[in-house]
Order: sequence, then structure tokens, then C-alpha cells
Amino acid sequence: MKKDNTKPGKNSEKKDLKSQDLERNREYNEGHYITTDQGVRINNDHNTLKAGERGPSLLEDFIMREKITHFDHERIPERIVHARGSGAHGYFEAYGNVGEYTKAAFLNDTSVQTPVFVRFSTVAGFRGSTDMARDVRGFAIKFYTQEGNFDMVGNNIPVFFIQDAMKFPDLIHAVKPEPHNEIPQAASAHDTFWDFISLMPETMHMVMWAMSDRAIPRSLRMMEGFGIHTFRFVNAQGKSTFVKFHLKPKLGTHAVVWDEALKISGNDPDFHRRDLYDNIAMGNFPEWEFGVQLVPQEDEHKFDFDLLDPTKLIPEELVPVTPIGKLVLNRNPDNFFAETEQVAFHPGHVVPGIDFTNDPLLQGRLFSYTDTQLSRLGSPNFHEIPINRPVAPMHNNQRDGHMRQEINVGQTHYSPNSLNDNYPVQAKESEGGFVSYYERMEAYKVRERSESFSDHFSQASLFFNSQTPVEQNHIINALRFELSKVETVAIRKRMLGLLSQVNKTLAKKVAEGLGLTVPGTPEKPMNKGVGADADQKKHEPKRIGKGYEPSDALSMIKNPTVTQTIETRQVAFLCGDGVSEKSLTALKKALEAKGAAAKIIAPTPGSVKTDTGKEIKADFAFFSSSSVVFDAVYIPDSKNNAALLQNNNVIEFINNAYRHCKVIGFDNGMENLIEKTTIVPGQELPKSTEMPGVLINKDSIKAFTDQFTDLLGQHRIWERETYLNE
Ligand code: HDD
Repeated sequence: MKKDNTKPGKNSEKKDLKSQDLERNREYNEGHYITTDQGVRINNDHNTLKAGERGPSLLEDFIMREKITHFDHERIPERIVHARGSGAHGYFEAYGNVGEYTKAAFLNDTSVQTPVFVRFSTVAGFRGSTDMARDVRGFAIKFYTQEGNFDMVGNNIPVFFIQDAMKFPDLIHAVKPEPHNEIPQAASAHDTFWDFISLMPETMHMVMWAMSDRAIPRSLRMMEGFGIHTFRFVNAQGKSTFVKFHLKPKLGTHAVVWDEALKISGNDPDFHRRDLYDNIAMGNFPEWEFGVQLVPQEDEHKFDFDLLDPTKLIPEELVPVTPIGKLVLNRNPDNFFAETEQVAFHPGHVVPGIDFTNDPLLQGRLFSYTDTQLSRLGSPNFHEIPINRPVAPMHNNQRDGHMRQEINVGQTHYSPNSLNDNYPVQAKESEGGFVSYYERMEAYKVRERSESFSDHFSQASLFFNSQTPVEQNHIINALRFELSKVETVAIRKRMLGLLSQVNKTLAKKVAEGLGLTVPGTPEKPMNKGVGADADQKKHEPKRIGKGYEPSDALSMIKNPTVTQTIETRQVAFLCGDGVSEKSLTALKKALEAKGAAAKIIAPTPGSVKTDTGKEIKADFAFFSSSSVVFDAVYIPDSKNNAALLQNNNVIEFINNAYRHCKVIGFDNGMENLIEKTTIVPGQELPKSTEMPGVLINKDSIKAFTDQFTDLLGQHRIWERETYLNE
């Protein structure tokens, strides 16, 4: 039985203000009779009321009518984007080092644990779609601060596809399943998406990220998070500083490989949701460092790009990320629908000390998020749903509407009033009243894109050039895969034209994979995303500045914050009957000492007998599991070696682990399995140097376990991929 730290009343629960607030609505069935919604005890919940045992049902049956009616109306519209998501509760603790820049109390007060609810999501798929689609991941955080709710509604990629909210419906229509046949589900690999992308060069930077392994994370616990837009911090003196928000995972940023992602989708479509839920339940609380990039107001025009352009990032080499607090997720929701489904985020939910900029994508979002809740949650009272209500006191003159919960007492619901001493009264700035940043505006009313937004390629090149050869190959292969699913050849060619603006080798290699050549001159005009009367020349994509030095922070492999931790990693132990207890225990203990876990995979799901006759519990059977859901594989010595040798599931398990560059350990005596696999099929055993990441426990178990855990800490044996591709 798993240790469940997440039940109400455990852990930091007592300090958790939001949990205390939710307690008002929690319903516990234990020890109670079943009743109707009206509280009448039900005597028979299994049969309708009938005229005779075999006769017609009676309309009078209020118990049946209520039950069926409620069931008939259980579904609400899913989110138009980010429908598939998983959530968790936790807290934020500030380091207290940003008082100079922001007056936001929750970022300054180190004595307060601010409760949070976080929802991770994919973007394109429907609610029931696979977790493992190639897609951007949403990373939305609701901070229940003492000054009201602050929502950071970000992604695991620091830039966005488009520059103006006006294009959002087009982008989403293009990526969602096509309207005539509603195909494909949770995938961007289809004509309409790439048609749109190929006509909108501003998307190229994010396309590079979306084609990289960032779009297939190993775990929601191993992703970076970004607020994307430039926001403002405002301090107590009213001084503004531009700010970009970052979240860096303690476990490092890791991904799976594409072939693995495809197989996980079949093996366990809930892979990410399960991983998050199980780890929180076991007490492996995911943690991120919350950081900021700060740019003084006077440096607004110092960069080769516009800070208001959401398709650009600020390289960390130019402006480092300053850690300002930590975010920990330590409690699973009690009820998925009530919490994860009904939570409503909004980038416009800010608190004093945090304000907006004129980023045109952000400005449009400020409208969209409340608007969408009106159809999704059905009422302007969605803020009263327990998961959405602030822990800060809430009083105003908003009234009525569908499903109003609050009972506002008194004669007045307007301001000013004299009948209730003008309550609720306005708060002065010194009393915590929100005052918008005092920004001077002087401009013509225009429907235009700023020319400073027109460098669509420099940062796309920066991203590609900052990757290791292995990561570059993954991007090339992703583009080959995606474009191979596009049926219209003209779209493929147009994409090659755009890719050649990012990096010539990239375009050439993608073209080779598609059996095409890169067009000599890209089609003109390349930017279709401009107004009918717009000056095409002005909006033609152009490189501004001298370009960028490669940035290690953009590569998951070179990232300076990368860690070798193996905490929470899962290693599959393939055990036949008569498995050696000694060698099984040795590696299991070594893994557990470093926070990883061993999972026993056996011929049947019940248990397996060791060489000492002991029964050990099996976690999975050979036929119901696959190496794609594990980080490494170990084959301890088994008396019944022959049964493993003849088991196709076992051989495929090892082959997949080898293909996906995972560490594989063979106990002494088990190496004859290697000949059956694709490692070296039917050949004499090569030297271990020719099988990178394949270990054989020959001499010392200590040396073997050390080497195994070290290699697991490297996440993948990328060297093998190069070797396999040669
Ligand atoms: Fe959005 C949901 C992130 C641009 C309109 N968005 C949504 C969610 C995330 C993001 C993480 C899911 C929140 C949850 O878990 O409930 N969206 C982004 C980011 C963007 C972005 C990082 C660009 C930087 N979004 C964006 C634009 C628009 C929207 C430009 C509209 C003009 N987004 C929505 C929405 C959603 C939404 C339709 C669907 C469900 C919801 O809001 O509550 O309003």
C-alpha cells in the first residue's frame, strides 16, 4: 500500500490556508446514509419504482429522476485549449530578495507560505487525449496570496507562436483536428497546422522549441516553466522594472525520445498524470525554483529585439535569472472535477506590485480568460467555486447571476452609498489598493504591428545553434515526421524555405528526409500575416542586430543547471523464477539509497520466487509492461534463464531500452540474452566499449552498482544514439 501523504490533515496542511478554506466544501461519505439531494434517506438505490416487478416504471419515482437528471448534466464544455490537464496543490515560499523591485507581499514576506494550485496541460488534445503528444505544456499557477489571487498562466516554452492575440483563434483552429473529419487528435502533424505555420514566419522561433524534445517531457516534474510575456514589477515608490518569470525544476529538465513517446501513448496514455499523482502520493514532492529576469525601465530599448514581442526571449547570458523563491507541490486534489477541471486561471489576475506591459498578445489574453469561463463554467460567479475563491477577503457590489452562492447581507449593493456608510470602501494605495502603473501614453490609433517585431529568424537560429548535435538531430527528425504527415507538397516546400532562413543545414537535412530539395529563393512575400493595406516591405521578416552567441541555457543537455540526480527514477528489474535475491537486493538498495526505485517485472503480475525460495511481489508482468515507462533496465541472474531467453516481451523490453538510449545492466550469467537482442543480434559478445551504456556485472557488485547509478544520472546514453545512427 502506498504511503498517502496527501489526505487532508497531513503534512503542512494545518498551515495551508487554502486547504482550510476548501474544508468548508469537502464532503465525506464515511458513516452516512445515502440520501437524495434533498437529504431524504434512500431505501433502495438499485431499482426503479415500477407497477409490478415486471411492469413499467413510474414517473413518480423522484429518486430515479433526480439521479438520472443529475447524471445527464454531468459534463461541462472542455477548455477550448489546454483541455487535457493534471493539477496539484502546494505552496510558494519567498526568499525575500526582491523588495527593491516589487511591493507584492507574497514575494517579500519570508514568514508566509502562500498556498498554490498548479495545473499542467497539453494544448491541442481533447480532455481524454494522450499525455505524450508532441505539444507545448501549459504550466499555470494560482497563488492564493493574502492580497488576492495572482495567476501565472505560462508554458514550458519561453516564447509563443504569434505576436498578437488577434491571431490566436487562427493558430488554434489550424492546430486542432481538421474541421471536416476531426483528425488528428492531439497532434500538430497535419496540413492545416503547417499551412498556417508556413505562412506565418513569426512562428519560427517557437516551432524550433516545439520540434525539440521540450515538447515530449519525461515528467511534468521535470519541466521548466515560463511566464513568457514581459510583465512589470512595481515597487512601493511606484518605480517599474520589466520582469520575466522562470521556474527551474529541482530534478532537472528531461525528455523522452520520440519513438518512446509514441509507444508510451499506447502503453500508458496517462503517463504524466500518473507520474505526478503517484509521486506526490509517495511523498516525492516536486519542487521548482522560482526566478526572475529583471530589466530596468531605462534599458527597454537596449536589446536587438522588442521586450514586448512574445516570440522573443532574453538570453540568460544577457540577463541572468535571479532565484526569488521556491514552489513545492505536496498534495493531490481530492476530486479531479471540483479542482483540476473547475479551476479558472487568468493572466489578468495580478496583485499590487505586479502589472502588465503592452505586449499585444498579453493584452488580448486579458480579455479572453474571463470570457471563456462564462461558457465553460456557465456563470460570472465562477470565482465562487471553491478552487477559485481567494483566501484574501472578498467584498464588492457584484450581485446575482446563475448559481450565486454568497448571501450578501444588507440593503445596499452600489457605491457610493450613505445607507451603509459607503461600505465596502475603496482602499488607498497605502492600504493595499491596486493602482495601475502610471504609464504615459501618446499615440495614434492604428491597427498595426510594430516594425521592431519583424526579426523572426535570429532567435530561431539562436535556439537551433545552441543545441548539441543529438538535440539538433531530434529537431530534424521531428520536422521530418511532422512534414511527412502533411499531404500538400507545396506546404512542405514552403516550410523548407522558412527553415533555410533559420539554418541551412537544418533545412537541407529535413529536405533529404522528405526526398525534396530546399527551394533556392523562398516564396515572396513571406509574411501573409499582415493587413490588406500593410506595407509589405516594412513587414518583411528581417534580421536585426548582429545575431547571438549560442546559449547553453537553451539546451537541455548543456544546461548549466542540469543535475545528475536519480531521485524518483524508475528502474525495471526483469526477474524470472529463481531470481538471485542477492544481486536483486544489491542494486535495489543502491538505487533506493539515492532516491530511485526498483520495479519488479515478472512472468505473472502476482509474485516471483527467488533463489532462496522467498516470494517477492511483482509490480508488473512481462506482457503488461514496457521499458518505455521506465528509466533503465536490469536483468538479475535467474535460474530460469531459458524462459527469459525465449520470451519475446522480454527481448522487446531490452530492445526498446537499447533504442531509447537507456542504461541496461546484465547480471553475471545473463549476458547470453544480449545475442537475442538488437544490441548485437546473433554475434559474439563485443567489448563493453562497443555497447555504450550496457553493463555486465562481472567482477565486483559494488563497481557495477556505482557505474549503473552514475549512468542513470546521465539520463540517457546519447553516445549510443550516434553509434546506432552510424
Ligand atoms: Fe491561453 C488557457 C497559456 C495565449 C486564450 N492558456 C490556457 C492555459 C494555459 C495557457 C497554461 C490553461 C490554463 C488551465 O490550466 O486552466 N495561453 C497561454 C500562454 C499564452 C497563451 C503561455 C501565450 C503566451 N491564450 C493565449 C491567447 C489567448 C488565450 C493569446 C486568446 C486570445 N487560453 C486561452 C483561453 C483558455 C486558455 C481560451 C482556455 C481555457 C481557459 O483559458 O481557461 O481563454
